Amino acid sequence: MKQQLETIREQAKEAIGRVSDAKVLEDLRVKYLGKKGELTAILKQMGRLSADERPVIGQLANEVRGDIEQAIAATNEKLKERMLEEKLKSETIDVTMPGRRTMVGKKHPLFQVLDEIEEIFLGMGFSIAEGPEVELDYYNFEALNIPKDHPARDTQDTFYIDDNVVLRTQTSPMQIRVMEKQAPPIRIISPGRVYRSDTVDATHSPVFHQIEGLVVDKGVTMADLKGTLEIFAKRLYGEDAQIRFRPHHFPFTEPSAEVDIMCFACHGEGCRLCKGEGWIEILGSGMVHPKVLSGCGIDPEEYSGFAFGLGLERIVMRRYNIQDLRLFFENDLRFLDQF
Ligand code: 2U9
Repeated sequence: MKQQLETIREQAKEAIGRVSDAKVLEDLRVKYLGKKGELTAILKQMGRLSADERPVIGQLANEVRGDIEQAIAATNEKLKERMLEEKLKSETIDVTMPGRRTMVGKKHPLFQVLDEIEEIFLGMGFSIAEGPEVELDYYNFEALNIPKDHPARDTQDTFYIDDNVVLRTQTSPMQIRVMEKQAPPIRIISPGRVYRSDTVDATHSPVFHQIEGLVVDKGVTMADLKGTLEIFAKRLYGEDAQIRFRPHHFPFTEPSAEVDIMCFACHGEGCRLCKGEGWIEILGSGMVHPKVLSGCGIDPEEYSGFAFGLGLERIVMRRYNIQDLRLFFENDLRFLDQF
């Protein structure tokens, strides 16, 4: 029996020393120390020993049990350490790795410039009035002195829902609505999306953006119009910007004038950017037509006003020398990321 115990101790320690898996270690513990284990089997034979042998074998058996338990405990610790090392290794974060760039969106270039233009007019005491894009024919045309048969309906051809409902061709309708509801003084700009039945190409789109302005008060003159637009131009293009007024005609203003800014590339000499003109058109303007005022219940004998309108895409294309209007609508991040 002494030899058996020694053999079990050697075999157990050798097997335990080779273990690399906690499950196998537990199986070995059961094999040697369990109720039906090899050590227990030998101890059951203790009854056959003499009174002298029993204490000796019993002590040896306890030593063997202790050695095996110690070997199991030591291997268990080793396995735990190895598991911890592997866990730490798998979870190791290399803090020197560059962080993942979170894609942060930003405003579309059209609306970056729109914010700038709105700030300029807000700084001059204007309010912002926004309104519906689906408009009544009355507010988009008739109230602007463009009756049903007026030729301006051709140049401002749009999309018709029915004979009396259209997609607005300019943001003026909102200004009519304000004039109907609010007594002067009125100082508003009306930005927004407008529609024309144009075919898409590098300089035309059926959908584009406009900002229109309107001032109505007592004693408003063309001088107020010129002064306001000169300040606007200098704040948008820089203090040395120069503008000029060219006589023009719009049904809703009289007198009317188109406004050019001196080409910021050639300072009036003429170049590719301004197509040799030396000047670049930026907006249209004029004194509000008396018929438009009276149509809104404002007495043109008591009040006068001026108005202006600019195309936002045209302004932004000039500023960044963008050659194709379609870039604004194609959502190509290679284009949008540049602003
Ligand atoms: C009211 C009365 C008059 C707004 C005006 C223009 C001149 C003009 C164009 C610029 C480029 C439209 O986007 S564009 O194609 N607009 O030239 N707009 S005066 O006149 C008004 C507005 C409202 C009640």
